Amino acid sequence: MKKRIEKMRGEFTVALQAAAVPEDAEKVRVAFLGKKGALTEVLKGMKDLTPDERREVGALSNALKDEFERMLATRAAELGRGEIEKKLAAEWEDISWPSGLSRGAAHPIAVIRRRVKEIFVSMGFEVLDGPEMEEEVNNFDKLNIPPDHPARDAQDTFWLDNGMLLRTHTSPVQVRGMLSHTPPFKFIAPGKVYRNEAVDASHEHTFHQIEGMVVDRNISVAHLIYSMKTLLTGIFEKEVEVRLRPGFFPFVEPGFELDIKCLICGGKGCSVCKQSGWLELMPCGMVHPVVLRNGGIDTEEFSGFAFGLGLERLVMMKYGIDDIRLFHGADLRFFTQF
Ligand code: 2NL
Repeated sequence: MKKRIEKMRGEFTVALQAAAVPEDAEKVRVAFLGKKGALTEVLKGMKDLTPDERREVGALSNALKDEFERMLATRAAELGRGEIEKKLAAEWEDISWPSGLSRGAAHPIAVIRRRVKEIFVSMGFEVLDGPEMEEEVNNFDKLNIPPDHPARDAQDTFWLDNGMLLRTHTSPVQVRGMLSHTPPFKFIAPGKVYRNEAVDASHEHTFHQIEGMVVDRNISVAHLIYSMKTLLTGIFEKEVEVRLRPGFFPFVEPGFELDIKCLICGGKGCSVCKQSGWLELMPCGMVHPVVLRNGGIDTEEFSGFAFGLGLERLVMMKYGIDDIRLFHGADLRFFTQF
C-alpha cells in the first residue's frame, strides 16, 4: 500500500504538469482527490489494515493529500496567470510606437486670426461677432452703398430665398456695433464672408475678413496709420513701411489703399511686387459721416477710422503662399507647415 501511495505521487506530478488550462488541473484534482479519486480509493482500503499499518498509511496519505492540494493551488495559479498573459499578449499595444496618425495642426487662417485678435485686444479693442445671414440694410444701405451699386447684383452677392443675403463683408457687424455702443469705442469684427465669384488663384467664394473701427473725439488718419503699423509689425515680426494711396469706398471719406513695402525684395522691385516695391494690403479710411449717422453717432462730436483686412491675403503674404485655393484644399503637406 505504501508503494502504491509513493507511485501515486509520480503519476499526480506528471498529470498536473500536463495540464494546459485551469480546467485540466481541476480534472487532475477530481481524478486523485475526488469521491472516486485514486487517493480516496486507497484510503477506503485502509479498513483492512492492522491498527499500526493504518496509522502509518493514514499519516502518509494525509501528508500526500496536503501536498497534492498545495501543488494543485500552485499549478492553478500558474495556469490562471498564463491565461491572463495570453489575453494581455493578444491585446498588447506598444504605446511608444508611432501610430501613423498626425497630431493635426491649426489652420494657417486660424493661426493669423488669433494673432490679429491678440494684437487688437492688446490695444483695447473689443472683438464683435455677428450673423452670416444678413439683412440688405445692414450689408449695403447703412454703409452708404447706393441701390444701383454692382456689388448688390446676383453676380456678386449670394441672395437667399427669404430676401436676406450672405454677408459680403463683415461691415454689417460694425453697423450693429455702432448701433449697440455709445462712443467712444473701438472694436474689430472677424468672420467669414461670401461673394458670388468665379474661383481662381486669388479669388474664393468664401473667405475671411477682419474689419475694425475706432470712433472717438478727434480721430485722424494718424491714428489709423499708427494702429495699422502696430498690427503689421506684430504679424510680420519686423518693422514694416506703409504708404497710403487714395482709394474709393462708399463707406469711407477719405478712403485709402494701404500698401506695405515688399517683404520679398525690401522695396527694390521683384516679381512678387511686380517691380513696384510695394504690396497692396488693405483698404481703409475715415468713416463716412453718413455711415456714422446711420449708426446713431453724432458727427459734430465724433469721428472715426475703419479698415477691412482680407485674412487670406495677409496669410499669403506672411507665408509666401501663391494660391488662395490651397486654404480650402485637403493637402496635409500644405496644412502641417504652419
Ligand atoms: C473690404 C472692405 C473696408 C471698411 C472696410 C467699414 C465699415 C463701416 C464703416 C466704414 Cl461700418 N468702413 N469698413 C472700411 C474700409 C475698407 O474694406 O472689402 N476689405 C477687404
